[in-house]
Amino acid sequence: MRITDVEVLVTSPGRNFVTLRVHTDEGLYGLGDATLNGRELAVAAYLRDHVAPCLIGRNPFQVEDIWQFLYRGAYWRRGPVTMTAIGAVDMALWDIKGKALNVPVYELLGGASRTGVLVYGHANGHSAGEAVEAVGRYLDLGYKAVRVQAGVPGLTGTYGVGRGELFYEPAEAGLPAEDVWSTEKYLATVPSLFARVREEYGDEVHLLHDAHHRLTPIQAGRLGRELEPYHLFWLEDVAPAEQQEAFRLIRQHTTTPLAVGEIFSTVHDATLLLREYLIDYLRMTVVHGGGITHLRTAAAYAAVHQVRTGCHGATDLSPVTMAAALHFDLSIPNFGIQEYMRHTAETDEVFPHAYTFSDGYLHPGEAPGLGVDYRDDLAERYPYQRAYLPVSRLEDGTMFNW
Ligand code: EZ4
Ligand code: CO
Repeated sequence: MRITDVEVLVTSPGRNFVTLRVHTDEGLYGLGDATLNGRELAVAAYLRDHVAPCLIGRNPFQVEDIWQFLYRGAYWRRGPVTMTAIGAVDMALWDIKGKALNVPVYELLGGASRTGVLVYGHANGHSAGEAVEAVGRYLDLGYKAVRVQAGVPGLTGTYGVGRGELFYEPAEAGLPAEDVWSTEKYLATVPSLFARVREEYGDEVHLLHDAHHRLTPIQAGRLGRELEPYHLFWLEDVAPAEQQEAFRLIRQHTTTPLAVGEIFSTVHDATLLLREYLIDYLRMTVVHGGGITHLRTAAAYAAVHQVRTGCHGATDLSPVTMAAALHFDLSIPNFGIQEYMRHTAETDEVFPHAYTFSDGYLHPGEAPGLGVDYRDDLAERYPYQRAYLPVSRLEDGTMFNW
């Protein structure tokens, strides 16, 4: 089998997505997600102008060799744009192989290690009371794990707090919005939020929280310690993790489990964190972490340090990534949890998919390959719309310390 054509597809059914479609001389095609929130067209150009020409004529079954070729051959290794582009190619090749062999991708990865993939949803509220109520709605839907974020009194926009129910999109059309942030005000609200949630719903539900890289190491240590009575499943991105050494200090101060890595591009971003047992969950994703091929390497390195996975799964990761993540999650030994932010109805229609949600778990389904398709007729209705994540400034106008 040979690769005959490579298409880069851009659509915006509620938000922007970049999708790679790799065609073969046997009529099979594979899909890969190439969406990098707020920098979508950089990856589209990388793929179209620099990667696609190198793929034509290659054997799509050589998944590992093509990965090495794109990673080493570029000379310029790592980085989010490069690793997202490689991730898209890798997903598409696993999809082709699954379809050609008529098996779901998880069978190619060693088979199912579990019956389903534990997921967490996002309960958001402008106030703590609203957030507490939102947790109840997720429990009614069968969720076993819920991330809880609430607005901070005195701050207009709080990143990570959604505007709708079940669906939350942090990027906004136009140029980047600038929000005001106060770490002091934020820190004063989080412990009481979790006290209320535990009081209302008891000890069984898994609770998670995301600090979006905004704390200094010592502030992170304080937050982790103050949350200890509420037994979080994890506390995510407490501090900017490009300073891996900072987690030594955080770890000395708290037993709250820590999750990091949704913005990591390769396992090299996490080697110190893993080697020194500084985190409990690795958040790297299929799309931004170089595809299934590289995520297997990262997950294996995590496994030997007793760290589990917790793949990023926000709305900017398309249904193609969600499917790839589910095949991966189902197969590996050290899976922990999968983030699941539901897409809009328009997105789900553009990307019909075999994965299903039931009683707090997702399953990738039994369709050959990844089990996702792409509806060109619908996608063409939604042209690209410039959109960015918001930028936060402290109350004095500066952007120190994240
Ligand atoms: O900020 O997906 O855990 N989830 C998150 C997300 C990310 C966005 C970035 O593109 O932190 O909301
Ligand atoms: Co996050």
